[in-house]
Amino acid sequence: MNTNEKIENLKNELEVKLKNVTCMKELTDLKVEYLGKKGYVTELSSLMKDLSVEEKKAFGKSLNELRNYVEEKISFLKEKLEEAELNMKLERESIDITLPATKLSVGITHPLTKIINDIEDLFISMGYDVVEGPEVENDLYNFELLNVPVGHPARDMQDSLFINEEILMRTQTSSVQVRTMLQNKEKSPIRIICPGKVYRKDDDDATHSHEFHQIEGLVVDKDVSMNHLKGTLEILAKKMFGENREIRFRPSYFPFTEPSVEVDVSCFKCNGEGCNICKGTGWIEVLGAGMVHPNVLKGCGYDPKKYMGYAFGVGVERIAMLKYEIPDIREFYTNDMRFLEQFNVIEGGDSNESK
Ligand code: 2NM
Repeated sequence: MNTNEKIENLKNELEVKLKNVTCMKELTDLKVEYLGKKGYVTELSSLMKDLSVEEKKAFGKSLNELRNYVEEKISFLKEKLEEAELNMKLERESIDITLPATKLSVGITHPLTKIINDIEDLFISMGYDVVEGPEVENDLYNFELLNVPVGHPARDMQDSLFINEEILMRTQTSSVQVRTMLQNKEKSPIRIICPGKVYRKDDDDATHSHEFHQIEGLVVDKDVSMNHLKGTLEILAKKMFGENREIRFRPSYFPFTEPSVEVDVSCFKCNGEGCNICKGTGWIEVLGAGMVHPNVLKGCGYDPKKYMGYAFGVGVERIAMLKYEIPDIREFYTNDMRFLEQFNVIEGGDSNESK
């Protein structure tokens, strides 16, 4: 076989082998088989040394042509294979846009959070600050400075969750108000509400929870009276239970206020006629309040001869239970979606639809 025939042979064989290539790996192997260091084309060039100068010229040209031919054929097939692979990949990854979409559930505001947010917004609009503080509290802030005397039932180990002799889970958010008064070194007027979780040593049942939410309000200034307290609480009652509500004060007792009052709101269901909610009285007890006791002011660094204050406290669960007629406080914490979804209200909307 002369060199030209050998070249023709290699070309024909390549044609056949290319037809049998099914993947990139096989093509790469084929390229090495022809153009690699020990490949057919390289092998062929070793014949060069035995040729005359004239023959060398011609043979060299043919070899170059062969090399180009092989490279061209292989890169052509390479392109074809890549295209086929891409098409297969596109086929594999195609998306069926007619399939039904996965339903995403959107979170909703918890009813207690909703009430807290609404009350915060109301008091912020009247110039109050919202202040928070620790839930694990010192006896000093939770009882001592609130004029809760030793021997008072609230201080009993049986009602409060004590961690040790001195530290307990706060039983009211008024501890935050004590902290705020103490921290105010200028002894300037204060206008705050303190929302948050409070704790009692209670067995849980339909109307009791060892952990619940409170919002307490405090105003300390040079000339504030029971009238300001009543006006403020009337605005609060209307916000919570509707514009047509009235409130009334009944005398009561708290260690930290003097005088102290229980606050009733006219029944939002029967408008004062008497029904199951107000137990026929036309009034519902919703708040505790009073004028801050001079001992509390003094203990927190305010001169009770110059300063006066009013304060109030409201239980958030109680408000929600009344408003939505929820019979069991545990509903708020067990997170049954069927319960929670009933309060699917849009945040920022007015929760105050009741007449
Ligand atoms: C209530 C009822 C009455 C109250 C008192 C104080 C403070 F810190 F000024 F002494 N804060 N909150 C208070 C008064 C709370 O909750 C039923």
